[in-house]
Parts: sequence; C-alpha cells; structure tokens
Amino acid sequence: SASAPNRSVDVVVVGAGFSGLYLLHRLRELNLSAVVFEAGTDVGGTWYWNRYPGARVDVESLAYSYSFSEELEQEYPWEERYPTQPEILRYAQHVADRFDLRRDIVFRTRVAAAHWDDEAGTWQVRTEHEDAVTARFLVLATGCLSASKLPEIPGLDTFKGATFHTAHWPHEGVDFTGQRVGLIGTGSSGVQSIPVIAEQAADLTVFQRTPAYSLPARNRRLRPDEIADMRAGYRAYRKAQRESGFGVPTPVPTKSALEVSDEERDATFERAWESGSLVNLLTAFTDTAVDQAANDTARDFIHRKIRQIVTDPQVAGDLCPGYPVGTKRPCLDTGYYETYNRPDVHLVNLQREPLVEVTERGIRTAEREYAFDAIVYATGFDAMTGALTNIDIRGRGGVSLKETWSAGPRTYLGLGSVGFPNMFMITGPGSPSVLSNMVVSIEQHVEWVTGVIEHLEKQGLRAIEPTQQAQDSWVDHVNEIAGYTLYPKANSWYMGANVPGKTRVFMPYAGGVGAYRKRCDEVAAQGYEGFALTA
Ligand code: NA7
Repeated sequence: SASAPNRSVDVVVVGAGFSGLYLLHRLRELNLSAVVFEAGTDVGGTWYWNRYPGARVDVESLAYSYSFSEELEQEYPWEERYPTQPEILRYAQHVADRFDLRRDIVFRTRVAAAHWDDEAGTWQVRTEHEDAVTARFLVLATGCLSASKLPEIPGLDTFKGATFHTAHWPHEGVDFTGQRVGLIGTGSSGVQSIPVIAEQAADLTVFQRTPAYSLPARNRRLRPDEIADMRAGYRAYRKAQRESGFGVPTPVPTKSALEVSDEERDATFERAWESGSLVNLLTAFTDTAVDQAANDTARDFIHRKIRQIVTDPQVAGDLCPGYPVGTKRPCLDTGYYETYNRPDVHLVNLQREPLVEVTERGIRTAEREYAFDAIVYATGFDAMTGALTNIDIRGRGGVSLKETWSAGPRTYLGLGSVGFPNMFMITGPGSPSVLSNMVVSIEQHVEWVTGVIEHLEKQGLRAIEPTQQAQDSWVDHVNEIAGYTLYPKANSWYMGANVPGKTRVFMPYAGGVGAYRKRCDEVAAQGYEGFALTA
C-alpha cells in the first residue's frame, strides 16, 4: 500500500469500506488524485471489523453488491443468500484487487484531524502517525456503525477473564469450548452470535436491556437458476432498487393492517415470517410504520411466534419487545429464540435486574454476581455520528464539527454541513443510510459527491458548502418525516438513545431512498441548489 508523505492530493477519503473503495475508483475515473486512510489492516470497513461468530448481512447478497460494474455483477460468485462476514469481506477484497485500489490506500492509519484552511481553500489532514496531507476535498466514508461502544458501567478493566467486543473480534477467532460465557447486548450482533456461542460454550448467560424483534433468516446456498435469473435481469432490478423505499424492491402494499380480516392479516405476516426478509415484514401493510394500532398487529404476531418457540413462559415474556416493530432495527437470525430452550443458556432481564458493574470474576447485577471465563460485549455503536465526531474536524473559522453538532447532527441532504466547505459525508445523518440497503445508498452518494467534485473542477470553482437556509429546511424536513412515523417512539440508536448524554434526535432520513435520490438529482440538475459555490 501507499505510504503517506507530506503531500497534496485532490481528495482525502477517510475509510476503505464499501464507500471508500467505490469513491477511489470513481475519483480515478475523473483523473483526480486521492489517498484513502484506513484504520484497519485491510479493506472492508464494517465487514473487516465485525468478525464475531455468526456475523451475516441482513440484505441478500445479490442485492447487497455493487452495480457500477456489469462485469463484476455478472461474474462475482455469491454463494449464500445472506453471506457470512468472511464471504462479504472476500468480496470487498476482490473489488480492491480487481480495480487495483490498494495502491492508494494507507492502512493501519486513523485520521486524527482535518482542519479547513480558509485562505488556501484546502483541508489539512493529519493522521494518528502525524502524517499530514493537504487536499481540496475531504470525503468522510467512515461508516454509520463503526465507533463501537462498551456498556457504561464501572469495573470493565477489573475482569480477570477474556473480554471481546463483537466489532473488534480477534482475527484468529475465539474458542469458547468448556467456558462460562457472559454476553451483554441483544441487537443484531448479539442475536447473530448468541446461537453460535451457545453451541460452543459450556454455559452462556445473556444480559438483555431491550429485546429485539427477530425473524428467521432462512439462509441457504443460492441456486444456480436464481443467480442466472438475477444476472439476466440485473439492469431492471437495480433500477427498481434505486426507486424503492429501502433499497430492496418489494411489492408496494395497498392495504391497511386494520382493514383486513384477522385471517388475512395473519396469513400476510406468516408469509413475511416464512420469507426470511425484513422488508417483507415492514412493508406487508401500508401503515405498520406510521400507525400504532396497525403496528400492534405486527407486534402481537411476533409475540405469538416467540411464545410458540420458547418453552419457558417467563423467558418468552422477557424476549417480547414492547416498542413498535421496526422502530429499532429488527434482526434476522438463525435459531435465536430456539437457543433459549437450551438448558445451558440463561437470560437475564436487565429491566428487572439492572447491571451494576463488572467484577474480577464476572458481572454483578442488582440481584447477584455471575462468574464467567469470558465476557462478550455486543453493545453496539455510537451510530451515525460517532465516527465523524471522533475526528477533530474544524471548518471555517476553526469551528469544531463535534461542537457544532452537540445538539444533534445538522446536514443538508446528509451530504454536507454548513461551515465545512468541500467536506462530504457518505451515508451521513440526514440521509436514508441505515434505513436502507447500504450498498444502494453508498453508490448513490459516491456518484453524487464525485459528480459535484467534477462540476467544481470543470467550472473552476473553489469551494462548495450548504446554505444555512437549505440546511435548516432539510433538517426540518427530516424531522417532519420522522414525526409521521413511529420511529421516535423507541430508545434506538437511530435516535442516539443508546449513548448516555447524546442528544435525542432521529438521525436518518425516513422518506425512502427513491424520494431521496430524486431530491439529490434535482439539486444537482439545478446547479447545486441550496449550496453556495464560490469562485
Ligand atoms: P445494537 O443494535 O446497538 O445493539 C446493542 C445492544 O447492546 C442493545 O441490545 C443494547 O441495548 C445493548 N446495550 C448497549 N449498551 C448497554 C448497556 N450499557 N447496558 C446494557 N445493554 C446495553 O448494535 P449491534 O452491534 O447489535 O447491531 C448494530 C447494527 O448492525 C444492527 O442494527 C444492524 O443494522 C447491523 P438497548 O437496545 O440500547 O437498550
């Protein structure tokens, strides 16, 4: 990989995940020079870090893939419907090699600071190794779920056994054979890893603060005929993805959950449950996302499923979430609820029995101490903003991004922010990002951002930045759309509610990727309406 001399490039990209890889490829097509800084030792981003047992994507591989290269699309040999982390990482590595991307990526290097120099019209970027690079443009491809978090309880350092965070899993894997394992967190990472760890460990205790809604993934190997069908129809499929709500085409629902008979409603939910697809559940009816009574019918359906699967009624009750379905990210699992029928798996409901501290021997709740050989933290991320505000980003007049966003992130289209010229975010707060098939959103952002850079270059323009008015009305619009939905009713990471002290504001744009893309395209077509361009 490249070294990082003190030098000047057109664009600094932060992160070599799916966003950074495609950015680099596009920038090269525009004959722009770029350097990508990546904290990991390899490409892949999310799929580089999250190596916990059972890690899989919850969007189907044939849809969760780049569309920019037809050859890649036609040739890439996806194996599973919902690929495992190693399969997705291999894909990212394949893309890096295929497009010869590694030579402009500096690995093992975190960006520490990026300061805008108003006079020079450039970004001064400094890495943790004190390397400095000057660039006209800064693109933050840092990912929405990359700043991991630990539980906010005392004693984390006192535990004498081994500890792991799902987002920093050892590359060589972990052998829990014969061990007593404690695991905190029941989001997607917990839900996916719990059944696998339970198979191996002597005994597993799960500490749950909030239960997840989870659907069986019904993962399987892809059949040659479905791969061939997808490849034959890819262009139409990609178009449908881009115009859809979640970046996954589904039939548009026509009926309210409240207007159909109980039998029809159950049959519809049953089909979604059998399909192993989250969007099928979330788009089964017109009003699940916006009407509490409609949502209650989905909640009741899943509660019944949980009670059918889990034999101990108290455990089943503890696993049944109370918040509206879909207002926290639902999970896809393989044998999750069934795992609680094992005699060697125990569920601790932290609502009844709060966490107190980690001790030398294990974990103490308000009730008792539990002794473990290993503790797994599946406690998630400072989502959407953490990876951005962890960098000392300073815009015009030395203003800090972190301080500017202390009352919640403010962006125009999730792409730029007032006071930070020539800085772009890929899947930033205020864009559909985490409410979508990320690869679809990533491609759209990368194409839009490289389009604007190309425009500035061609027009000989120096800087671009959102106007205050455009940003304010976009933030209002994002909030207004969120207000139509049930999303604000849950203490989710969409709301920043999982991080103590973080301002509660619904961060992603809930209007759907199709509507969002249309808006971004209009903005570009109108000479970047809502942005101030300076010569
Ligand atoms: P998530 O979804 O944020 O899940 C983290 C889990 O850890 C969740 O159950 C949290 O409970 C729990 N947690 C976090 N902090 C604590 C403390 N202090 N005490 C107890 N429990 C805690 O992260 P994941 O890694 O599972 O998944 C992230 C996304 O990746 C997922 O949504 C998919 O899109 C893929 P809480 O719900 O906050 O009460």
